Amino acid sequence: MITQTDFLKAAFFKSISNISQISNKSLPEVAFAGRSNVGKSSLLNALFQRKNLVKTSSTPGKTQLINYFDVNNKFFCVDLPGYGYAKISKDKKATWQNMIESFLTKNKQLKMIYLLVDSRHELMKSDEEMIAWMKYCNLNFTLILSKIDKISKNELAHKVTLVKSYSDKNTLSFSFKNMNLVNTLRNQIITDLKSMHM
Ligand SMILES: Nc1nc2c(ncn2[C@@H]2O[C@H](COP(=O)(O)OP(=O)(O)OP(=O)(O)O)[C@@H](O)[C@H]2O)c(=O)[nH]1
Ligand SMILES: [Mg+2]
Repeated sequence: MITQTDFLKAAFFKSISNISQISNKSLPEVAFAGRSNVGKSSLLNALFQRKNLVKTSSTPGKTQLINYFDVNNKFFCVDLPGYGYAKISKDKKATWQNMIESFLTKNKQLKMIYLLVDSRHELMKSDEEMIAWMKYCNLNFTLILSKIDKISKNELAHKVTLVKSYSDKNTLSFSFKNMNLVNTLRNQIITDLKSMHM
């Protein structure tokens, strides 16, 4: 059984740049995807209640490898490099995209993709493409509106409605400043892993 306190015992496991290096431990995995700078790495630090276990930055493009975090030997949280970052070469962008797409489609241990979208903006074209692609590939995903401490309650209500038009599934809201939301997300991950028979 996975509990809230397991998240507090998370540790860095490994970084990979190629699908052939995915974990051979038979633990379930959940992955965090989304545009550069949307707050994926910060969200993981909040889940783990650690300040700097996962490297974050105010400049986009911080996470460049697929980073595995071992959650008390029960499952892995995987931090993915962000997409939609303009300031990298076309070659590198294509390599990242390949790396992310093959990770998400070929990884049998992967139970859920949490796709973060910035609550301050409309969905970007790259977000829409990502959602369409995940649907096309029949992948399990959940949308998370990030950084909601930066918007008003009214704006949030509007964004929740907007995001619902892209996915009929439950949408989550998140801010690393709100412990209730951190707890809710932990519980959601626990429920998602349970419902995938793990
Ligand atoms: N106010 C606020 N700022 C946040 C929140 N989450 C992240 N940030 C800030 O947003 C910036 C980017 O956060 P990261 O967690 O590094 O974003 P990322 O999605 O991992 O970015 P890449 O690794 O480049 O893909 C940092 O300056 C964070 O402090 C949040 O919930 N609220
Ligand atoms: Mg990151």
